[in-house]
Amino acid sequence: MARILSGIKPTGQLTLGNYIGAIKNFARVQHDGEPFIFIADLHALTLPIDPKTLRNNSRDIAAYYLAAGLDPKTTTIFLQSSVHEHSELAIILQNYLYMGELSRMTQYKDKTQKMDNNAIGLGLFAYPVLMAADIVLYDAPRIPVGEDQVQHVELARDLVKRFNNRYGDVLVMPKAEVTKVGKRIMSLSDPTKKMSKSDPKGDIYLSDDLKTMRKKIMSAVTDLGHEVKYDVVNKPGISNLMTIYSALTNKTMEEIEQEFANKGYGDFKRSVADALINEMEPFKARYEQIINSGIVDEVLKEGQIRASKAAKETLKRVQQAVGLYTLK
Ligand code: ATP
Ligand code: LTN
Repeated sequence: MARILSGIKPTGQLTLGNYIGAIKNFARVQHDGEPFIFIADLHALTLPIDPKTLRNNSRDIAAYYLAAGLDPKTTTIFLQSSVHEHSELAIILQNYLYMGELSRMTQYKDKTQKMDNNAIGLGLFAYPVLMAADIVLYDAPRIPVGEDQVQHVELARDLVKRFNNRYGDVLVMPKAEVTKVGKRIMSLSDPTKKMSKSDPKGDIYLSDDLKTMRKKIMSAVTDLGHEVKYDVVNKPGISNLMTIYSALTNKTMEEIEQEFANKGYGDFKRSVADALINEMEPFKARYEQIINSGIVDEVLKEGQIRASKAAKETLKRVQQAVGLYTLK
């Protein structure tokens, strides 16, 4: 069974974009591979974050993973910082990624756009190095992510190629697996922008109550006209709502167009809201139960043990390959 690896950074409240683009997908693929799903807490430090918020967000993500149906018996769920091999491997791998390619990363350019050059942390710049370490540490060929993370996985692929050319067949080549429907959920207030947890406008948060979720869908920006038709260029708002509806109901775009052929935007939005509530009501109830129990810490502890075991082997292999003198 091929290994699967992915993570989410605990930088803020999770959005519907994280749910559809990442979490729901993790739950879907977990049974056809051996998944390692983690909380990228070290990555959350790459921009200023309040310690208490970071701690709470980290527990929260673990609880959401479980609420979405990740089975801790088969899926190793863990905190990145609890497996020290991530940091150790990143120190080695940073020598095989170059400043030029790191500075061309879209996420880096976006996040630093409004920052003073003197205040950009080295960790933000080196973000893809740590991410490459996360990836290769588990010998996982399959990396399920939303569209925005594909560029980072591609860079990890470049690194693996470079590394293996030099040292032989040491690292497993990873490949991004992008969620089929919902790889890029857009903001409800500006459907030309990605829904992102660090940009609160137009987001649906998993922590929103059901009434708020419904209200946000009903007041989502739509487009001229009144036809429910999938057309990203001319109808970005409706197309985004269709993507959300499709991801929640498994209906195709054609089926959705037919369903609402003689109806207006209002009816359509009501159906999207119903589908969302239908899924979120039991999901949020499970989350509440989990977050208020001791399960999260138990799962993370067990995850740490299993992940460490896998990570240790890879780190050793890399240390030996590059010529670090390793003791028995
Ligand atoms: P931040 O705003 O802090 O950069 P984010 O909301 O973009 O965070 P990440 O932690 O970077 O979230 O992403 C976690 C996972 O969710 C990744 O696999 C990412 O591709 C996916 N993801 C994030 N936003 C969306 C979105 N709008 N649509 C689909 N997938 C998404
Ligand atoms: N950068 C990712 C989180 C992340 C990740 C990873 C995803 C860190 N390391 C390794 C897949 C594989 C993000 O979602 N922003």
